Amino acid sequence: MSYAFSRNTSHRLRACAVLGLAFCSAFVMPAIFATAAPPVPTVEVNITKFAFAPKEITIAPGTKVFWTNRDETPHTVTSNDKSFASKGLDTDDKFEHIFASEGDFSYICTVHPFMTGIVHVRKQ
Ligand SMILES: [Cu+2]
Repeated sequence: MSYAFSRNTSHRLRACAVLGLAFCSAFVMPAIFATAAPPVPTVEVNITKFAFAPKEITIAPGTKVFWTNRDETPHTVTSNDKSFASKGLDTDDKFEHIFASEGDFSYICTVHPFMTGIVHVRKQ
């Protein structure tokens, strides 16, 4: 009885060790390599006093833009070609989008359509 139990336990331990190794190679190792990758270039646009600031930016493909609502009023970041759209952003909420390919991307706040901005994506 006790022999069977300990056999069973050592089997379970071995299974644990194998699972642990599998976990390491599946999740921990890629995480270590991922942190070594170069960071994504990032540009910040503030939403303040019912305007995007800066209203116009030029970035390289692969750049991440993040918008932060600094107003007390909710705003959105909604592209005219529907390639990106935020939810309603409350104060200090952020929205981010990575621009993968070249082009000119105009956007508005759908709550206040007079608020406009544009992102030019160009190889530099
Ligand atoms: Cu707005």
